[in-house]
Amino acid sequence: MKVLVINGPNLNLLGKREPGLYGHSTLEQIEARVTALGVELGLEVDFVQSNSEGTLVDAVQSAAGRAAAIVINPAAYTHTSVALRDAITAVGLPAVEVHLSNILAREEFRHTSLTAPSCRGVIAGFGAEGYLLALRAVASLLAS
Ligand code: CA2
Repeated sequence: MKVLVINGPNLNLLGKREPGLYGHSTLEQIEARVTALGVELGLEVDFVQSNSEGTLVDAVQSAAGRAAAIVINPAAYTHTSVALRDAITAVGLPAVEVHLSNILAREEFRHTSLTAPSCRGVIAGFGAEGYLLALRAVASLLAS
């Protein structure tokens, strides 16, 4: 079974800027850890990162028929994107939202996730480990 991991704007900068907030791991390093866990869990994992809202919507739509579930960090679009929320709902696949930081412990505008209601659950505040927890959550959802 395939899982699509989607990362939103600026996450391509991980490990290169603001390590105090988002950690020292690069996106490539996180993806390698997720791929390795996928092997253990019997899941094939594909990755998409984009800084563009439309490309992210296309990525969510592209999961239909080729993936069994989605892990998504919509980054700043978490707090603004009705389009991404609608795409996650429309594709109808189990989705888990992940955030590196604890968005509820940050500025008030980050406390609202427009995308979370379209997802089965949210993991936030565990840094890069959150992606591994999200993949385990997806594996559990797919097994039930
Ligand atoms: O905590 C998260 O994972 C966020 O989705 C990260 C977003 C932020 O807008 C959300 O509120 C919470 C920001 C991603 C920016 O990533 C950077 C990585 C390195 C350097 C600068 C930005």
